Amino acid sequence: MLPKRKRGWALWIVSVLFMSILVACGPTKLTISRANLKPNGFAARPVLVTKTISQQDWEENNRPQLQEDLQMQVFGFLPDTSSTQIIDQKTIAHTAYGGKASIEEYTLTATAIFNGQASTTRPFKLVVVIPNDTTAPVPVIMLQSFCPNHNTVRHPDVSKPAGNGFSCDGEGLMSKTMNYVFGRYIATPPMEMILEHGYALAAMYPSEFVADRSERGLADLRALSEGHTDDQTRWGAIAAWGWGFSRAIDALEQDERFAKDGFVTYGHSRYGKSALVAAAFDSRVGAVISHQSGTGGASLNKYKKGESVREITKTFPHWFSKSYAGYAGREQDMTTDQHALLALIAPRPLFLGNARRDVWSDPNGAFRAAQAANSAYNIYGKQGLTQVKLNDFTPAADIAFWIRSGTHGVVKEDWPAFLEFMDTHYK
Ligand code: GTR
Repeated sequence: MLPKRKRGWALWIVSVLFMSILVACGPTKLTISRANLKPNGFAARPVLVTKTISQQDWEENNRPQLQEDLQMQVFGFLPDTSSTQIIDQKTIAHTAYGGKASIEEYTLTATAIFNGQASTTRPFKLVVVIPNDTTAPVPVIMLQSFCPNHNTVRHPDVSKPAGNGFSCDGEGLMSKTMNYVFGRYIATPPMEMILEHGYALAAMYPSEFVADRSERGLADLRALSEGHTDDQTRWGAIAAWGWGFSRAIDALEQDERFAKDGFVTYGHSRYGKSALVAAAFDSRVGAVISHQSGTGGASLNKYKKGESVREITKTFPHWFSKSYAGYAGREQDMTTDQHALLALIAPRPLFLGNARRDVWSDPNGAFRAAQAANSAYNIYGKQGLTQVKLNDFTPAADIAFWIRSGTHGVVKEDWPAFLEFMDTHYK
């Protein structure tokens, strides 16, 4: 262990190095400019439906078409059918968080069937924190993170992922730097606050079933979709992680302790994208909290600011289908855009989190996508987004658009906003 003074220096050097790497890469374009608070960019206002259509028409014709287009051009195809096996379920603690909650851990595997060919994932864990003082079924915030479950739910008996050394843990310099740069809640959500509001939390670490690494991730995706022969439209990790949310719902949906309409998918950044995909393809998702999902999430591909299709597909070749990479530089040729992803979530409540200096994830493009998704909410007699500017946060609206100052990360103000949205829709 280094002496205290040296540790201070080491922390400083690591921070400078880390920031230099960030400055050298795209995400810090975000710290230089600020998102315009008025929706701009006339050319980028997509239109979802041009005439009045019935709910039946929308559900039977438009929705499947939008799903097909998004799978073809962005995410790759999800399985034809799927199932989930509960290998083990155990209670880790009855009186965690000062007696306020129990912690349970599930071991699951999931099977994906493409064209009649089935493949099954490696076992992965789902850690569920359930408030003790409730008799009524509670909504459950389903969380995916790039930190393993034992970092999300801090209890010594939560399993560490098998054979994967990654951790956001402890007192290490990397983890301190990460909290400094990406906010206090980047690794661990404020569990006490969530429990005080009366919600359960179900955490998963998606790298357990599809690695968040280019080569290993692509190998995992191929192994899970052998029946899908078209290389261009094989699913990417964002789709597979979104599918993972649904497998967690399979495991919990029969449990009387959870509200049937209360399976809320939550994620930040790459998992903000998977949280949206889950809801767009699974009607059991009751609501979505998608924070700073950016490119391939809530932000439009056409006329976009910040991270381009070229940049994201080059840096993360395993996240999307190859066909999406093929649209780099010719996004105008796409017959779909990300507003369709949001429209598929209608009429369910949707929270879109943003930050003013996170131009990398293009808050303005996400706002215009939300505006365009309104016509889908209208079909259900709902309003959708009611804000006219990015900063008129309206938590009770069907689409609540949140923008705070600062950059990419999960900071002090974010969780109170997420929970305010939850409260207005679930209480
Ligand atoms: C960035 C990526 C974004 C976002 C983010 C994250 O580097 O370019 O699209 O998803 O990573 O997940 O942390």
